[in-house]
Amino acid sequence: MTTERSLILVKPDGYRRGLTGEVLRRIEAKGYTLVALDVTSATQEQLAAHYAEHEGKPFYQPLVDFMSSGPLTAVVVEGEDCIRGFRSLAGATNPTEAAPGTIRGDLGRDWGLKVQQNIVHGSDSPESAAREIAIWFPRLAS
Ligand code: DAT
Ligand code: MG
Repeated sequence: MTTERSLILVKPDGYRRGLTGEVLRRIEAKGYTLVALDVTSATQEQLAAHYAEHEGKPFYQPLVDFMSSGPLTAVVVEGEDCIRGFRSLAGATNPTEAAPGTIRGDLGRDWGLKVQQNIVHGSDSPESAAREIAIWFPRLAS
């Protein structure tokens, strides 16, 4: 077990639907700590850096456009194994396939061409978390 930090985004669909508080409630109920939180509009530079691994894929531009479509909330969460733990709370990428009980399974609606509208992002490894925290919260970069 390791105490670690993860970068979570409540995406613009979550913001628009008023689900930010529900996502934060689930994070806190799980026992994770909120380290930093910012309601913001993503810049193109932030999104290009954040989604660099997906550049060139067919869903890249729709994803970036969607992430630019309104405010989102960036959150740094801390806790034991919270990187894997939050991915588990979030559920599968496609909300239709995400299990009941997960954020995407319980609250996600769209899929197919709109699979990017799956409410949350969570870092997928310690390396990704460090990279993503530096993008959204430079003051916390390690
Ligand atoms: P995750 O967010 O579960 O880590 P990912 O990193 O593979 O998933 O992809 C980033 C986002 O891109 C994901 O949240 C939704 C979107 N996406 C992924 N695969 C997609 C696809 N086949 N079609 C449309 N959007 C997709
Ligand atoms: Mg990912």
